[in-house]
Amino acid sequence: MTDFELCADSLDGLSVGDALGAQFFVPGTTFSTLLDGTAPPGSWPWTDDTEMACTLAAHLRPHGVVDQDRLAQAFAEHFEPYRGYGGGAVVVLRRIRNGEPWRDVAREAFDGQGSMGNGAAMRVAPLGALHAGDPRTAALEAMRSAEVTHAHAEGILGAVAVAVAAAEAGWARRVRNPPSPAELLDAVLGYLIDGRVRDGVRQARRLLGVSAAEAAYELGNGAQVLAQDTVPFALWVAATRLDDYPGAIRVCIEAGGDVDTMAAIVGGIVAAYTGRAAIPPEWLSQREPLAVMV
Ligand code: R7I
Ligand code: MG
Ligand code: MG
Repeated sequence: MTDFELCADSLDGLSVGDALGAQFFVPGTTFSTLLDGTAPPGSWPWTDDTEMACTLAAHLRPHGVVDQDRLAQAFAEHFEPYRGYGGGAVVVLRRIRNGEPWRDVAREAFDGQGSMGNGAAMRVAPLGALHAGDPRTAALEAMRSAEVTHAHAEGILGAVAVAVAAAEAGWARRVRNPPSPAELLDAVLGYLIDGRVRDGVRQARRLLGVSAAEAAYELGNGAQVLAQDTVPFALWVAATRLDDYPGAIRVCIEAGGDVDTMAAIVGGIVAAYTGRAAIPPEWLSQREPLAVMV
């Protein structure tokens, strides 16, 4: 199994999570249909989460490492506004497309704070899987991939946390030795500086014994679309269900909130461990085909 196979499996897990999760914003659809074992019918379009993850994975295929100028350009070039991007992200990507330097544009978002949205975390699991067994490189590369759109430290740390988890998951698959939930979260905490994302992941570690509903209540379900209220619960789900792709996605859907993004992050990490074979085939075939092949 090559690094790119891990990356591609993670991208499948991410995009199926995103596309299925997004179905639960469709009026009239309830998650009880999924709980009954029947997923929503028809084709499931993916959203900005998958669009950016595809662009990032396609960028990494020839380059191997992040080239920030080219990556910013590629995000802007492949930007389809109807995919459900965050308000700040729309402005950032339009300005980059108009030729403004990404560093200035990303810094100027949200009155000069930079974005702490969950958008850098939502796209990064395949990058982490590419660096399976090398979490330090995964963390550094995640930071570089985040900076081109998210200048706020929390937005960047959300991406670092997800990438390290995916690097650990990919390694666990390779050596056939899954980490315990506590080991996975401890590995992530080793790469996070102090802040709200770190506090949330520490709390997720303390909540490993509770029900998913309680964990979502305590950690947040992404309803604010911020890294800090998305990444801690996503890591809690991935850590506790690393060998159960459909079960992990179901938990994300039941929790509500930013379902597409929660399921994209969780799906990207879990599929780095399970491989695409663990994704129900009908879910893969109902997901809109990917824009790129990795
Ligand atoms: O982070 P981003 O790409 O959003 C990703 C989310 C995912 O759920 C996608 O599925 C899509 O729905 O959007 O986009 P941003 O616009 O940078 O951040 C998302 C939101 O977080 C913003 O629209 C703001 O509401 C909020 N936000 C902030 N609010 C106050 N101060 C982000 N940063 C800040 C901030 O610094
Ligand atoms: Mg989305
Ligand atoms: Mg979302």
